Amino acid sequence: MSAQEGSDKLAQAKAGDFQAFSKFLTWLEKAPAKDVFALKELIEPSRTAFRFGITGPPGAGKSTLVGRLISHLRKQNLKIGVLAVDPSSPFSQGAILGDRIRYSEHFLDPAVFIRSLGTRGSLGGLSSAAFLMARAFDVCAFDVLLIETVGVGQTELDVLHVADQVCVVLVPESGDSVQAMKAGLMEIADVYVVNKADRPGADGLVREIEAAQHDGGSSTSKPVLKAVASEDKGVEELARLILADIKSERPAANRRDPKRLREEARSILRREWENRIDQQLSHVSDPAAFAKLFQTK
Ligand SMILES: Nc1nc2c(ncn2[C@@H]2O[C@H](COP(=O)(O)OP(=O)(O)OP(=O)(O)O)[C@@H](O)[C@H]2O)c(=O)[nH]1
Ligand SMILES: [Mg+2]
Repeated sequence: MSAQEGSDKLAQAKAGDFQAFSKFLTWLEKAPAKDVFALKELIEPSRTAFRFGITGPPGAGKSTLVGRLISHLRKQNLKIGVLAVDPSSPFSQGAILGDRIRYSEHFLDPAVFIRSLGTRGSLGGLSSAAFLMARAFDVCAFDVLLIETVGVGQTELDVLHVADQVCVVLVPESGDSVQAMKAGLMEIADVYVVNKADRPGADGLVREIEAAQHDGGSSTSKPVLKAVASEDKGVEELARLILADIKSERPAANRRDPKRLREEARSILRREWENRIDQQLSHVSDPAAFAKLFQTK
């Protein structure tokens, strides 16, 4: 798809055409950054979608929670986007099928747009695609963007750099979870959910998280909620936290934050350079061509 077609798709998407929006997101995944940012509104959107990141160990109930959250947020008549980063699937097609089942009750809702993003192998490719897509949700007048990503591996966590608020989901079974969390999840959490609280050990884990926050020397402690996502228990409280922040200045300030802009630029530039490297490598057909790569002019 050309730059002009990308721009046309965005115009249609802004008018509420989800099919065009989906094609625009696909274009963003591959388009050169110069074409993407020729679309000025992507650089300084006039409105923002509140980006709520949800992470945690595999199988913690993140998607179940997202499904329930959508229902609660929809009661406020909000337009909701979901970016599900699915590392288990090398093909986004597979990811889409999986999430179609998980979020099935929302697939026909004209105010809910769900997109899965498979891990594409290339370094930084995932986060740069997610960052660009997140901007598109701003421009197309979504109120909330829920970003689900599994809390393992730096690539998956990098995606959360652009979130306005991050929720870390843990479960009682993972007794070592607080230990693991210290390795990175704790720094990014704004709120914790102890899910599967229908199982033993939930209260213990809540205390552990609270103690760990204390040990970490943080003066303000982050909320720790208990939930049973599969039974829609505790999810409303989480929705309330989102609703309290959604109208704040935070998202708009975050979009202008130099640290975040640099982080985003780093990932987009990395993708651009990788593409250039791949292009150069395609010319390496023999040792002479190989040597030529390293000759300075
Ligand atoms: N007992 C119990 N099971 C739950 C709860 N929430 C979710 N589950 C179940 O846990 C399993 C995993 O749920 P998902 O929502 O797919 O978990 P996830 O974190 O999105 O998993 P990945 O995306 O694969 O990392 C499913 O079988 C859910 O039905 C809960 O609160 N209690
Ligand atoms: Mg999931």
